[in-house]
Amino acid sequence: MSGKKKAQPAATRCGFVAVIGAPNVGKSTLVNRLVGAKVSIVSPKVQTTRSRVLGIAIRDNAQILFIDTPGIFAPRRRLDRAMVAAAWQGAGDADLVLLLIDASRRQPDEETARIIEDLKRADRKILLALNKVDLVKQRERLLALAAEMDRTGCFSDIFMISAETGDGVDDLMRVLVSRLPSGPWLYPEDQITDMPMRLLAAEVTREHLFRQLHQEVPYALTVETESWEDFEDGSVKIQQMILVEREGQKAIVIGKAGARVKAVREAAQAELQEMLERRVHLFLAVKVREGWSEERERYKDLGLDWEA
Ligand SMILES: Nc1nc2c(ncn2[C@@H]2O[C@H](COP(=O)(O)OP(=O)(O)OP(=O)(O)O)[C@@H](O)[C@H]2O)c(=O)[nH]1
Ligand SMILES: [Mg+2]
Repeated sequence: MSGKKKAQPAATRCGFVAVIGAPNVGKSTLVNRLVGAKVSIVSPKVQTTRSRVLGIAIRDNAQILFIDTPGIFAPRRRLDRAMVAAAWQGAGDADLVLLLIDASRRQPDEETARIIEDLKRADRKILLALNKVDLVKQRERLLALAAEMDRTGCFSDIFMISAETGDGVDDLMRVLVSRLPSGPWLYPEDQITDMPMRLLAAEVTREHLFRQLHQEVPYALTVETESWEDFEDGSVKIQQMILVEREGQKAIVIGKAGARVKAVREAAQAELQEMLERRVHLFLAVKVREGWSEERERYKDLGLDWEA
């Protein structure tokens, strides 16, 4: 889990950079790339990230504390409300705010328009990155989008990047570093996130559930690590519970003759093994817990505000 150890230089910078935007624009992909390791789960579906995730990067004399946030959208359920509140709170607490837009979308998305309206009211200059430029064939379309965004008057800088390929990301990083306040590093040099391993392990399983399940099912479930046992031979036994809301969803998660949960278990176990650099024995159980998304306890673990 730990990166290479770097000695802290004499004159240091340190600060929080919140990455905000509509769902699915590539916020988590970007944070992982900037950190150089996976700290936040990614999927092709909207609303993958559910809570604030801290990703820590070091560049020259600076320690940059990236806050990956849930996508901002019109919330309906309690969980949605808490996710959106966490995103705005992430922005409020940060030294710098970076708004990400999916430049490959043909239609201007309503969510981004609403976010920009809210930013205007907040009267705060923020940085903008047009992401997924690898998917945009016509340069003119990008330039037109950049000009349109510039006219809003909300942005101090506009970048064109691909979080996926890394295109333009170095430039962005350089500017972020130059805008950070001076100050001592807040985390040890080799730390890349503040997320407890049990929670990160649950997120890895949730990512594979998101990738392998469709329609409402990914949104109706949550994953919790119930036990974590280290063995002398270096291996670890991790037991997790997948909570769903209804019997029908449980049947879908389990799949025919247990095929779905088996595939998820294998994928998550392989990924955990790589992250932890040790043998992992992952055990998954699926349980119906009607109304888990209304339970206060579930929110505390995720650092979400139940009353948001
Ligand atoms: N082609 C391309 N795909 C990208 C890029 N950045 C992200 N993606 C893909 O876009 C999808 C969403 O990425 P995420 O990083 O999960 O997006 P997010 O903004 O964190 O989404 P939420 O957490 O749901 O708000 C995934 O399938 C990514 O692989 C990019 O620069 N180019
Ligand atoms: Mg995300």
